[in-house]
Amino acid sequence: MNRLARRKRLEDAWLYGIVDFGYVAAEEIAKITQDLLTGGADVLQLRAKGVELETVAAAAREMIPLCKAAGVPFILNDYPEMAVALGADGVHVGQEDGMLKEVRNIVGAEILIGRSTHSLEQAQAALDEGADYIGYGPLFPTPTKAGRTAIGLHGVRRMEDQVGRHLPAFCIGGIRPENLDQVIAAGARRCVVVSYLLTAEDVAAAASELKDKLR
Ligand code: TZP
Ligand code: MG
Repeated sequence: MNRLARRKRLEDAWLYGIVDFGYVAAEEIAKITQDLLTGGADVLQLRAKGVELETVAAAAREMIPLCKAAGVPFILNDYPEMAVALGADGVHVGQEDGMLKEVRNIVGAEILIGRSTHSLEQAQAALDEGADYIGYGPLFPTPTKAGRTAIGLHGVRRMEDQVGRHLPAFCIGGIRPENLDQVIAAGARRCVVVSYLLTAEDVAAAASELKDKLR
């Protein structure tokens, strides 16, 4: 798939799930991936902080065919070279991961690049630098990034109006069914949900519930 087709998938995406090694053991990767896909996740990322490269690659190799079969873009957090080598649809980088031009040089023209942003200024900068999508948050305090200052809901609509009209913007951080209405009312259209989904008793049902609300 080329970048245009991949971007189209993102434009049609509401719920972005992350398979995070902070919550998921290596043996559970395939099962959780499939459950998220069954529940309707529109994009999936592998996030494996502090994990051996071999283990990251093995997890990606399990996820990629499942995502492909579901027609869902697979995004690798960090490791642009590995994203290319394994045939990922995209790579996700943070504020500390350098300029997107450098990342683009590594991944070439067809792989999506996503950037984490924590303010309107960072969101605008990611758009200007050529990001294919952004994450925007954390909206609420989150166990997944403990100690991070929550940026709250007040800037969401402005970010959507200014940046989200040009590229898909996924709100992130502490989002769960209890606050999703509030998040949507604040102007959010698309969300990333990590801990709520990965700790749910029925991951597929939990994803499906969130997806229905977003859609
Ligand atoms: N980036 C900003 S907040 C966050 C990341 C990776 C964690 C989101 O996880 P959760 O568990 O849905 O709050
Ligand atoms: Mg990073």
